[in-house]
Amino acid sequence: MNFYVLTLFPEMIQNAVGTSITGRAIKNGSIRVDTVNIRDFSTRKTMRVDDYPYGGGAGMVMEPEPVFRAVKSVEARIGQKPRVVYMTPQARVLDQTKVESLAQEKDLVILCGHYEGIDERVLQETVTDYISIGDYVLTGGELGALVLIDAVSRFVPGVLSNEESSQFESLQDNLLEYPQYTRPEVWHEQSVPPILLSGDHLKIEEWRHEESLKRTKERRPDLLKNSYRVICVSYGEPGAAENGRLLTESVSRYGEYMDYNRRKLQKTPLRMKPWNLLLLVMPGAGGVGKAFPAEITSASAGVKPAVRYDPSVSFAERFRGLYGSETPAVLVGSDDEIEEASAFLKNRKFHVIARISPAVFGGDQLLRNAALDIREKVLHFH
Ligand code: 4GX
Repeated sequence: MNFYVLTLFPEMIQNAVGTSITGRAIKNGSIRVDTVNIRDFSTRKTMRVDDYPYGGGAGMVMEPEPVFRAVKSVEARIGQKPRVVYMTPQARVLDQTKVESLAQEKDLVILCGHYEGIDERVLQETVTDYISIGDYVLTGGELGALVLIDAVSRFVPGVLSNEESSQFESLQDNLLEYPQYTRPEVWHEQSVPPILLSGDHLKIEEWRHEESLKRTKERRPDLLKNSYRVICVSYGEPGAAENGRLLTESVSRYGEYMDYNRRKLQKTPLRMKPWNLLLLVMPGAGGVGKAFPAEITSASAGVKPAVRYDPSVSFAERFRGLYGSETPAVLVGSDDEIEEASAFLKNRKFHVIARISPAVFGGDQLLRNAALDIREKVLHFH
């Protein structure tokens, strides 16, 4: 991925990105960070790029023309119109979903303002995204640009090693990370929680989810309103369940799985909450791309063995116990299946926020984009 930082202080950017993980990523070619000095595009012999604000008031404003030319110089270089981000406190605060969405770009221009900001007209003409890194005032956009580059780079292939991988990062679920422990087992009379020594990975995962929820309630209750529990409901051949798992895992670390091939589940009322997300995976979702035989499905799921699919059970019969309460739902399956499910779920107080074609199971990139799309839609819905 290529970052182009438009700034009056290019050395501030280059010094910082040359260090640590971004430095390694530049060296191995995963990312490039080019700086463009806005001063090089000054229209005056003094090389100044600022002027007094119309209407009076304190400080100076950056002129539109040098900024415009700096943006155009990048467009000319890459031969297309990239997204242009302006760092400003007058914007929504950056979050992990936005970071991940920006990481999908090939080129990203980041515009850093100084003084009292930049002439509004050039912003209107060139900026596609306004981003703040927090509700405080910096002396310029550079530290914001560095924060953005650092966070976005973590999602660029080749930047993190497998060990450092960001696939399961807590903020993906709008939850804080659970507490971590390393040796020694007892330190200052405090033991490591025994469950972490048990070797029972399902139990450990459950414990970590609980700790994450507890910690978020205590320290960042504001995050919980954007947090939801993904419940993956699937039926059909084992490939459908397996694909459901793949999609669920890319949406949330802590998904719950329900196999509606089971008669018992069909009979049990399931009342979903507004903070649940129903991911309904139907038979048409299997058999494309990665579909695994039954033995692998049950083993990797770490739960009871798969139950045979009975296609003679009607949709309404299968889901007679399923109720929402303004619950968002994502449907995966063939067009016909999605059509039928959609009508049914609307009557059961679900809101269909996305319809996913089985083609997304054709590759990692497609799957990640679908997951990102779902997470953005859920945030919007809430
Ligand atoms: N998150 N700054 C932008 C120039 C400015 C002044 C007034 C608009 C209006 C910041 C932040 C930030 C300082 C960058 C002021 N722009 N950037 N600069 N918070 O504080 O991103």
